[in-house]
Amino acid sequence: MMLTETGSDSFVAELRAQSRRYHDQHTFSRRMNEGRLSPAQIQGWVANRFAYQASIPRKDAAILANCPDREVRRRWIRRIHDHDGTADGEGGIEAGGIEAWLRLGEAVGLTREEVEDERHVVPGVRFAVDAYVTFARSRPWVEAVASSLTELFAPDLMADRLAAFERHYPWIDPHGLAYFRARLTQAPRDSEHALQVVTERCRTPDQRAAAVAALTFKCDVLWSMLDAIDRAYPDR
Ligand code: AHQ
Repeated sequence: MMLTETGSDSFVAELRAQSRRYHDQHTFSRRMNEGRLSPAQIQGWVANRFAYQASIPRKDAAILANCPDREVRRRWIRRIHDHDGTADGEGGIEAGGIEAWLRLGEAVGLTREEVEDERHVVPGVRFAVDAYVTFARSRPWVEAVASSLTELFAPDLMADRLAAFERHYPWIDPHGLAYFRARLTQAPRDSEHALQVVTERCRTPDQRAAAVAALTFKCDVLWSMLDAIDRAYPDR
């Protein structure tokens, strides 16, 4: 049964309703934005989130590999360039998100080496990140696209986080925050495309339920990462 346009509005509303499970509600995010985290907790978060950032290009490559639609691939591949960069040493943050995250690591007092070798990544983060990549490799590609729709909720989080870092963590070199500034424009661009793909391709109740389930799964990935980080770096 094909759903009508009104069905599409309720579908988008159901996707957006998943924001109640987004990790900006997690105690670690809340304490971060309230300025209550220690340097060790910030460093632990940056070092562990690198495992997630470094996995995004492989997750997106898995979607490309499963996607038969050239138009979708032509836009989706930009995500890999955003994260990996497109050439060594290419201007500053245009080098890509992963390079910018390494600079964030240096800005919070970590060495590039200890971030890149992932020595600080805790098992719960490793398993959540691996689950996300495996989901993209093994589920229908539209479901993997739907799982990226957490980025519908990211711009507000990024803006709040930027303001919080500038206000509460003056010991962090502000140049290291360029990653979050880049996401302020990349995330809405990416989520707009992902939402277009998901609403165009998910027309039946079962397809729409699977898309909502994919987004719920991804919210759990992000939430469990913060559970593991919060436990590994408790308030002292
Ligand atoms: O820095 C983030 C990023 O590059 C991505 C890619 C996207 C995806 O494909 O799932 N999701 C995502 C996210 C990033 N940052 C998170 C944060 O809180 O800093 C938010 C996260 C997301 O909302 O999925």
